[in-house]
Amino acid sequence: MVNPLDATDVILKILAGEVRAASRLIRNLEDKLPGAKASVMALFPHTGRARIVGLTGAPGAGKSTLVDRMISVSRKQSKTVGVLAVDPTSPFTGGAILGDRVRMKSHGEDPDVFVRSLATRGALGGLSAAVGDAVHVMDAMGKDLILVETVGAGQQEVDIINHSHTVILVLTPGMGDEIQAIKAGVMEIADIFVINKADREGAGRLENELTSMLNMVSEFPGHWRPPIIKIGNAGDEEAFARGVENLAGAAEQHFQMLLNTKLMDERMQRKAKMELREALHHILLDPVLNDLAESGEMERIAIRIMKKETDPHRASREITRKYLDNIQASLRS
Ligand SMILES: Nc1nc2c(ncn2[C@@H]2O[C@H](COP(=O)(O)OP(=O)(O)OP(=O)(O)O)[C@@H](O)[C@H]2O)c(=O)[nH]1
Ligand SMILES: [Mg+2]
Repeated sequence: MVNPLDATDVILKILAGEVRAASRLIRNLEDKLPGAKASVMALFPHTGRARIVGLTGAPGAGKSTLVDRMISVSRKQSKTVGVLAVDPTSPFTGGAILGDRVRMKSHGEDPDVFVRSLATRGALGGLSAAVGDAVHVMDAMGKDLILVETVGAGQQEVDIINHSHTVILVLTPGMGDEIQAIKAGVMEIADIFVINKADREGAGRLENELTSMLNMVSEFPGHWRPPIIKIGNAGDEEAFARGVENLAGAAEQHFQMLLNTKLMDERMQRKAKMELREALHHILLDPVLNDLAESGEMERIAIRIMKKETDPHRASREITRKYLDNIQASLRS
């Protein structure tokens, strides 16, 4: 059981922006340790100030390189930054592997830049919930800007990225899968398109394809037509810096648009609903599914269903009756 005095101490440290306390809480949340959620509950009233920007796109699209430069832009404006690098495909525990790949080394020494990685732990989901909580922790630390980087375009990634105010989809010419990624549902959630490595062949074609897709949309919420920002080779310092400035400017404009329309409320309500669903999952379903898996009961029931000795609905009812106690226990963590 967590000592309540310790818990208060942790909260105060995080509110004071202490990196070690925040790191430990984020790790505990990932590991689903008892007491971690209670700390988020205590921090929650101190959140809501940070601006949250999500970046998604195919592996190797250059997201981390962009994030690194976006950090530089913000630091020049004396803004503090939090970065969450999320890898939904990686089962590895610990951030070491991801950390190596995170190309934000130039800010390693800056105490006002806080970078963390999250990966899938265990068989069950909940990654998006861990992202939501980690964002709250960074927000409570007082970070002005929080950048969330995630790979891919599945439902889980959409959930992860929906923790943001502004969503940036990073595409590159000639990868062949851009349009597929868009079809998978990211098109709808992208507020800004980036054509990265735009000096490559095919950048023009990709831009045309995006433009004609956008041309088919009859009405954009808040009259926000997602801009297409072309960013040249990261090796060409000057051009790259200019591209990233444009991107940062577009993100700023998007945020202002949200504030000036009812879209901010809509978006924050959508986020709140998602977090509520995730929290309910954590309290109601996770304890049951964990226990069923660990006890081997899941397999036994599956075999019984297979043999027609029971059916999924009957089994679920029996399980629910039996597990109401476990759910009660999860309320205490
Ligand atoms: N030619 C070129 N290479 C780039 C550019 N930006 C990034 N790269 C390279 O592309 C590779 C991937 O860059 P990252 O920034 O790690 O890409 P990412 O999207 O974060 O990758 P994952 O996190 O693994 O999905 C690295 O080798 C970079 O050096 C660019 O503008 N032009
Ligand atoms: Mg990356």
